Amino acid sequence: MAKIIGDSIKNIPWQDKPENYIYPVWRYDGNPIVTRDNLYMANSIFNSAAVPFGDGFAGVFRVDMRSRDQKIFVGFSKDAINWEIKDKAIFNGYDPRLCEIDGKYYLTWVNHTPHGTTIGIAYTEDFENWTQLEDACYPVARNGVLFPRKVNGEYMLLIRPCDRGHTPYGDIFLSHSKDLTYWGKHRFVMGPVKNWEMTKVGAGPTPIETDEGWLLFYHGVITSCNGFTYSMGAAILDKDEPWKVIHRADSFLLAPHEDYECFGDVPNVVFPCAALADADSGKIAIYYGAADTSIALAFTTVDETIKYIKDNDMIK
Ligand code: M1P
Repeated sequence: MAKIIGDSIKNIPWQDKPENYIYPVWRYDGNPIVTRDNLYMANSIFNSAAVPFGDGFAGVFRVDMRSRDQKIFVGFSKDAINWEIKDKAIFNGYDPRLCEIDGKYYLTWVNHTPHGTTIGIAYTEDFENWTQLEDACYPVARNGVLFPRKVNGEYMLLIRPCDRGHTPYGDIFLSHSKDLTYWGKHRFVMGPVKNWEMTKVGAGPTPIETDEGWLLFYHGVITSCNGFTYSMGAAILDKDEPWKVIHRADSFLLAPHEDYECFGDVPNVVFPCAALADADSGKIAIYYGAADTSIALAFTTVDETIKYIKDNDMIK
């Protein structure tokens, strides 16, 4: 039995796996859980993140406005499924992730600069007052994901340097920092391989610490004659040297098969950005953007996911 190392989340959102369903990740039957109807003037709400906060949950939401400006909003929920989104944006940009480190909640997001996108970092203790730090790297980069604790005395950040719109590519790198300002010791973690993740990859939710290593959900992209298709995969990174991939599934865990994942502003997108993981039960709830239009929820357990990764391991 694999174990999650972390907090217990008693009120983690959950639905049992449907009978006769054979794969390790299954969808919430009320998907999508957040749509443009959740916020006045929203064109779409997707690729968003949630954490336990107080006696409920707090979230940061990517909202593309009716003007098509890209903004980040805060929201709150008692059950992590029904969300009230506040009507004032906190930052410009997109694809937010949230990570609690020592009682502070760190937001990383794709921050626009005049020279391209980079990784913004800000923190809060109350989801009202935010302190913005220096951007973590120079452009062009997306998919900045912090680890929930220091490893060997240093903060760790996954980053996906990327293209300027020519040949698409994308590898995941890891950077170290002692103070969340100066980042260095950049290490290659993983890149696109073939098939469902032949074009590019990008880190998803905050990595989940387990007794087997860091469980990383990520997105992988295949290019077909119809454009990109985004699916969710998973890998396990070494506990002490997390740039080392020790197991990686050669097949996706979740791909756009439902209508709300296949139809929308950008069709065929499953884009995981957050996961709630309950250390007591091993239950994991994964939030993902669906077709760049809405937010959906899926469930798994640490055991089922790790078994699937190992059964389909490309690292022999
Ligand atoms: O449209 C699909 C996704 O495209 C980009 O993803 P990536 O970082 O992998 O290139 C982002 O714009 C993302 O927001 C979007 O969902």
